[in-house]
Amino acid sequence: MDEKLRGIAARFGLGAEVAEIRPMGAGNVNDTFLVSLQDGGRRVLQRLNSRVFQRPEQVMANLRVLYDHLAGQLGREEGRWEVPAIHCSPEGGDYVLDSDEGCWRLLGFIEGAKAYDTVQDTAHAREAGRALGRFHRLVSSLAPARLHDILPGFHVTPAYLSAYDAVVDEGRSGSTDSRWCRRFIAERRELAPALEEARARGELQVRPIHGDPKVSNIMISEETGRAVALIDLDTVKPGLIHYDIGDCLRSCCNPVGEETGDPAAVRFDLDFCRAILAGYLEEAGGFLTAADRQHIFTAARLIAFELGLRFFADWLVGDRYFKARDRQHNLRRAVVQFRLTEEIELREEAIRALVAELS
Ligand code: GN1
Ligand code: MG
Repeated sequence: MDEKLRGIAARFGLGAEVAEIRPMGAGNVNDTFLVSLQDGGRRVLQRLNSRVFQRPEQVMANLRVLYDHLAGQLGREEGRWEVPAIHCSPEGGDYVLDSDEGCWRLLGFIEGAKAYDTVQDTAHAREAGRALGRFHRLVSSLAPARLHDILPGFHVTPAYLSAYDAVVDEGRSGSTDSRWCRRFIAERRELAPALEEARARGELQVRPIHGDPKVSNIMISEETGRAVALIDLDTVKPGLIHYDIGDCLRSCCNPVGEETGDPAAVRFDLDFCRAILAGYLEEAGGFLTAADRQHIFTAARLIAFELGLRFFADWLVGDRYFKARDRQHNLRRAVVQFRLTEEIELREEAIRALVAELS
């Protein structure tokens, strides 16, 4: 593998010899490697998962549009804020294909910063909210039509429900956990279209979104503790910013993280929620409408439910989408997200009050 990786890396303009290549991060979809160069430079080498991203050239075209749009604005931004650079091949391509048609790209490494799997404290939560708000503010001047819809149906909850309904149960639903998941979904079916219906009524507008602003995609400066970048830009596409706000809340407000083996310990932390919303509104409050604010609670509840549904449906079909460590991994992940959905539901009044208070 090392030789193959070195061969792929050599097809980009590296400018120095490769010292080491090693696996990086814990993405559920793509394969990511850290390339260390002899001159001390570092790069991120990634292979897009072609089963998930069937049009990798469109993902890369989006990344280019986004990079050029953001890079043009960075000079006007206060404080440190970065967008991972796209390192081209000597022929000027943003990506290269391997012998199996796998799509690889080489991105800049954000130095002096790190991402966490769980939120550490309220200051971190505030930075997570600020990062997403800043991202939304910066892309708000980018016409959504300039971005390809690289994953049609991504975050469209009714589509995940239909996909789940179409799964032929091959006898995997016998366990207590899976029966609980089935019942959980059955009791919340009417929740699925909430955001899409608001969009159809014209209450919510399609804008460019990040698509995956979970805590582990928010880079925090080791020096200042401030957020300095939002990484993992593959899912940037036209959509509802509520998918992002909901995803940021579901990921950041669960102090034990989405990979916990102890679903009973899952909670939705209201102090983190307050800090995230305050940070978010500080950056993006200027362009949120009253209707946008009204749907924030629904977004948090729905995206937690949706991710549980996605994990559960994938577990039922034998882990075709999300990488899984063992045969029960996606079931455990589903239980965690459904537990989180319950915790969010229990705090509906408090979350709605927070949004009102901060508006
Ligand atoms: C996947 O691959 P990764 O870890 O960046 C998924 C997200 C989920 C997330 C949950 C393209 O993201 O939608 O919220 O797992 N990405 C895709 O951790 O489906
Ligand atoms: Mg991602």
